[in-house]
Amino acid sequence: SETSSVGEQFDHTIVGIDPGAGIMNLTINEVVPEYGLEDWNIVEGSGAAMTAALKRAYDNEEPIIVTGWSPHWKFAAFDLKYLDDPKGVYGGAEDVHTIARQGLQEDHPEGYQLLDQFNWGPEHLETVMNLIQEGQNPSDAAAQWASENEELVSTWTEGVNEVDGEELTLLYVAWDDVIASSHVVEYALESIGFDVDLVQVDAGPMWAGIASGSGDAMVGAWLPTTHADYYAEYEGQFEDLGSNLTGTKLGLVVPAYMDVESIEDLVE
Ligand code: PBE
Repeated sequence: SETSSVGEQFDHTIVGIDPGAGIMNLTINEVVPEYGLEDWNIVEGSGAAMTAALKRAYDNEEPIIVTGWSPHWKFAAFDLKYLDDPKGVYGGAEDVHTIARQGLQEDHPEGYQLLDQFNWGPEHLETVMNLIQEGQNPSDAAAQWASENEELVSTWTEGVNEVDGEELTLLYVAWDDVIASSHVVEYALESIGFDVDLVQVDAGPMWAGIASGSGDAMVGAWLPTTHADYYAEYEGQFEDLGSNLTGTKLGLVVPAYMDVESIEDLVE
């Protein structure tokens, strides 16, 4: 109602995702203390549970705040806005990096080279995410996108020799953007003869798995802010192949119909 505070309208609840995601660590460890949101609940769940809650609220024009990020299909599906972050806790635009285990170049030089050459833009990633969101399974969406973007894909395989069934393990977390990018890279690696095992894990085990060498590579490292803690924890135990995409964003996201503009408004 009009008399309830901003916090009451939202039931002092922010719908989060999986514990261990960088955006959850940032929200709980930095956003809450910096903005004085100690009486708010940051609900743990998953990317899929977050988008389901968002859809449910949106369809009923009810209040909701989620931990959100771009690129992501939710901005095409719903009219949403980021809350201003005047303290800059969520950082600025970031890059997504490809991270390989130590020794990958020696063991699988062709796979290493392709992973190193993998690079695309947010609009490409969004197209794949939208195909998956519309109901295609991720492998089919990746194959369809690749067939429609042969020129770009050929820049990743350029100069890379074919192999005969070498096995590679890619680790990924079930975040919609990383599901899409990991399946596209799997498709490209398989197109030159790799046998790719895509293994879904949580964020901590993804970094730990590359550091220990149980996984060969991952393409969903958000840097320098979102995965800063993991990067520092395992530095020296992985090889950073640099950015595969630039221009991401993180923050608290609400439907455009909500009359709130800044994280600072939440304490009212
Ligand atoms: N995300 C998507 C991840 C990185 C990619 C923003 C949900 C995270 O918070 O760690």
